[in-house]
Amino acid sequence: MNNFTTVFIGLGSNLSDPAEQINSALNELAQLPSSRALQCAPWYSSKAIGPGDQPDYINTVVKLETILAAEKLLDQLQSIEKKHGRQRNIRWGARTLDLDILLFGEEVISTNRLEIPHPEMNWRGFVLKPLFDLAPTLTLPKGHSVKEYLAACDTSDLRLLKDVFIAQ
Ligand code: ROI
Repeated sequence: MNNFTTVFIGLGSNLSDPAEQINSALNELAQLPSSRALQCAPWYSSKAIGPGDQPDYINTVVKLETILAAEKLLDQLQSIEKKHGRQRNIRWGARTLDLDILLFGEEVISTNRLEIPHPEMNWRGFVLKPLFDLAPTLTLPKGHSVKEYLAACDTSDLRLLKDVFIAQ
């Protein structure tokens, strides 16, 4: 028995040198307290889902183990986003860094601050593809396998950018 929960976190950036945003966020995630064993999926560029003429995104997914509670993890992620100058005023607008908890073990969570599994992950290719790369046999709580969701999803806009991340 151990107290660690396996967590998947989606990363996205389309402003202020997205590759640098993602790279430094990965280093910060690798330093999270009470957490270990970070693994990063390949990086993809993706066309923006959202209003207006936004630049392409870089997206990837991280897997890690943590003994933090879900809301404590969210606090940590929001403080990393803040360091990256994230402004939360435009819904679905361009962003320097977005960190979303996709899955928190097998838990289903619905609070003011958190909805897990992430409510939009099942139809977003930029989430499902890197998630599948990291965890090809994963099944969502009360749901289908990541493989099934991915098969039903358009991923034609995704371009593989980078295959390995090594925490510094
Ligand atoms: N579109 C893409 N391609 N990638 C994202 O990470 C992303 N994040 C968002 C919205 C604005 C919905 N669109 C996105 O939050």
